[in-house]
Amino acid sequence: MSLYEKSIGVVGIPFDKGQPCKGVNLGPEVLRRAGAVKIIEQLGYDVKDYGDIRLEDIPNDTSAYGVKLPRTIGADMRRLSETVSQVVGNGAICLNLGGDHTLGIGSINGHLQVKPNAAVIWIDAHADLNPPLSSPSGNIHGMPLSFLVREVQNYMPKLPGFDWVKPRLAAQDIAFIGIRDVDKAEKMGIHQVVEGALNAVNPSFDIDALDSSICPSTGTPVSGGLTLREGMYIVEKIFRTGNLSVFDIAEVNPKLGTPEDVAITVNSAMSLIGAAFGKRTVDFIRDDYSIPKPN
Ligand SMILES: [Mn+2]
Repeated sequence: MSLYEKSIGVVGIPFDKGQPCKGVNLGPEVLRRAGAVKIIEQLGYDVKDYGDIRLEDIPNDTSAYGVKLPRTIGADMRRLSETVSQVVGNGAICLNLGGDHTLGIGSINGHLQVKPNAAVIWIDAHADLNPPLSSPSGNIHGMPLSFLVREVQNYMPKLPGFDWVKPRLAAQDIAFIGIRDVDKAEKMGIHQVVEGALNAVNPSFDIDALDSSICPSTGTPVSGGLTLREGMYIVEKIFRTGNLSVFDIAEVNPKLGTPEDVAITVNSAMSLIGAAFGKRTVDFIRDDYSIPKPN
């Protein structure tokens, strides 16, 4: 079955509690307004928009192990996990519009619950693998993978609100792309990483994997990142495996920077969403540019 015959469930996660910058909760709204749903409908998919997940506000939610609002965040991610399980369980591809990258906890847990062999491709300037006790900031958007990766569990405290998360992901089933100061993954090259993932694939794309010049409106921009072309190439390669199962786009913050910065960042995010679902913007790569010989 062609991927285009699949249906897509769109889920908004207006979530900002994993980091200190206000405005990232507006990510789903700004991406929808820019046409995130329309762009995939125009590709011919049957799209169902599940709306935004309902977020909790648990009173007296005191910090634990340096993590702020653990019970609230745990409840929010649990709801996202259940929604992603429902979408994938119905046979659809799930498109998650964040929100800060904490959403990886709910997205990947829910995905792996239905497809235990799914591989994760973490596309990010940061590894987001800090266990709570080794995080200097206590911002949980730098920790999502620590909840999910089996090999890290000896370092994980029992955080209130997170007893439902199961570390279902083996370290060998995750690939990192775009991380600036860990160069092993970059040395692997994107070909190998993407083609190695044979089952369901879950690209979790933090917009800050891109160079800060093309995603200025994000909480922790880093220079020296992927070009837009490289970012699109990665998600196109994943699309062409035919195994795209869940796609996360995170950390677009329309409250940061000038209106032009926001427009540049949203444009980058939209380009990635389109490419991830098969919008053929790079067909020219396969065109023959050799110069015809004169007769
Ligand atoms: Mn991230």
